[in-house]
Amino acid sequence: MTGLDPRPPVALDAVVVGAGFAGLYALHRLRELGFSARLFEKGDGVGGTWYWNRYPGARCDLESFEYQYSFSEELARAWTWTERYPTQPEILRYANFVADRLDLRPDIQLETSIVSAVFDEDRARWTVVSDRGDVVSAKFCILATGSLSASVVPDFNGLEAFEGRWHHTGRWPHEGVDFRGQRVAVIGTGSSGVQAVPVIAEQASELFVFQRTPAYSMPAGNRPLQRQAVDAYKEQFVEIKRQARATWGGAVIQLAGPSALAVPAGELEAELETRWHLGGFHLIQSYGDVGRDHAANDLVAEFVRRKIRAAVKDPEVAEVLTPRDYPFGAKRPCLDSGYYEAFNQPHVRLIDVRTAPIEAITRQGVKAGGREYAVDIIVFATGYDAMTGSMLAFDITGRQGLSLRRKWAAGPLTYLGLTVAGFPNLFIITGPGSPSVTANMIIGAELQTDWIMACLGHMREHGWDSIEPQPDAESAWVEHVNATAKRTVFYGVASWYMGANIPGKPRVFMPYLGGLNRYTDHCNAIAANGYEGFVLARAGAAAGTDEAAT
Ligand code: NA7
Repeated sequence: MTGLDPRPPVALDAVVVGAGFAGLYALHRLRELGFSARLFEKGDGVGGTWYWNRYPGARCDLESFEYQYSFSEELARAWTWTERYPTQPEILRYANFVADRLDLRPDIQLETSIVSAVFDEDRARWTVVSDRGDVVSAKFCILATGSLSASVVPDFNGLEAFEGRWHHTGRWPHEGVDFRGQRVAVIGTGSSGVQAVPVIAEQASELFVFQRTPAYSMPAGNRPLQRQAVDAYKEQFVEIKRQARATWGGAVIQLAGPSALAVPAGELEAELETRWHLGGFHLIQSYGDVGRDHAANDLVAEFVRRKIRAAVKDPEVAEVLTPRDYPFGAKRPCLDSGYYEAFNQPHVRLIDVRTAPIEAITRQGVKAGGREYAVDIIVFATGYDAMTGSMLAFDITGRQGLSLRRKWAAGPLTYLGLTVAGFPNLFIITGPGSPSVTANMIIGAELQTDWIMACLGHMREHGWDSIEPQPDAESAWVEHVNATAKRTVFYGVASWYMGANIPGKPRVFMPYLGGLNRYTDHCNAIAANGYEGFVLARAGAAAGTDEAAT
């Protein structure tokens, strides 16, 4: 709280937290179904991650045609993408276009952070409090807080004494940063660093890239979209989206075959080469076993390693840029436009922090491996407290005073990635235990939101006041998410999927790797079976009584 006196509670059917694509769609569906709702957003505009991530080179790594709402042909026809991969400004314009077109703004409150949400068991309602003194009593609380929104600046010694400027890619200043003639450090080489490096290199006088783990990066193959392609896409929109919703990742990419191991070496090389030039994620979705079988995976990983060696002139630099100790795709692979080539420029230097650890930020720059690199600007492309950070950033208290932080102390527990035992009427979009970051985020958010809305409609129709998963259903789902991950090459790798980038965070594989298609079918079957694994209750009723149904 900011010291303001809380206002009298406003009674609503639902509160939505977060105005990214998930939150905007949730608000739209709530209103469409006649539920009263308010959406709270910390930023002073809509767009979620695309509102905050304004760093140079920021783009989606899904194609424009894939990364947009699928629910409305009318919206799709009214919007025209200009590039194969949309830039951050274009995506932000799209989010604003949607907010205007659906007339969502009257129910969106910007520049407002939620500080607490407490469930009142007797009334089966959430009391949600904001940092501006709003108090809302809502039957449902929907968290659309984003999987990658709690940005993390590592706790380096001396940052406060740094005399230059520093920025995190996920909290980029709206006015932009002028790198012309500046000495710059970029720390981190995930998607954000890989996208930013070539663009910053164009302006900076010196660029030091501090790498802890080398990325597998593939050429995006970005290009302007031709009018004809856009028109053809709009014509086929409904069918394309129907197909996308039925895929593992929410985007249609054809596999070349079930197994990379079953293909003769020359044929494999030719196929991978074709996919490399197609750009995007065609390479990762080349053969069915690349994500499951280490030997198959290594064939593709080795292909990428050869590409890195071919792109980078200095063999020593190429070697440092080459990932060798984790499978291809087990950490989020990157798409780039000239990342490896940037290191061929004399003013771009790679510093391997595995051999030269960052010791401190000094007044003048970054000290690593006993050497000080003097810079004017530090860019932290150091990632996020992924999947759980944005939810655990505020106090969420369920039944019997149980806090979500305590409940998730050993890792996130959810049923279907949508709900949490002990927290009735709380819904999460793109949270842990759902495909979320491993699939098309917009399509995933739509499918989850549709499920939530069907559930709310069911409750209204049958007069139920609360819904909550049973603990054993939740445990079985968590076990299933874990068992599914264990069958893949993702499991056990020190990635943010596992919480490994945050010191002290429990190591639990968070996204569900069963695929968006299977996941959606499963969630829909649960609903069709009378919300199997859930307790539906009247206000004040305990589970197992006449006033509750399981
Ligand atoms: P990522 O993918 O989490 O990348 C963060 C990078 O920062 C990664 O290379 C990290 O190395 C590095 N990092 C983090 N902490 C440190 C410290 N203390 N020292 C040195 N290097 C560090 O975040 P992005 O913003 O690039 O991408 C997030 C997602 O956005 C991406 O996956 C897409 O889905 C879009 P590490 O690998 O942990 O060794």
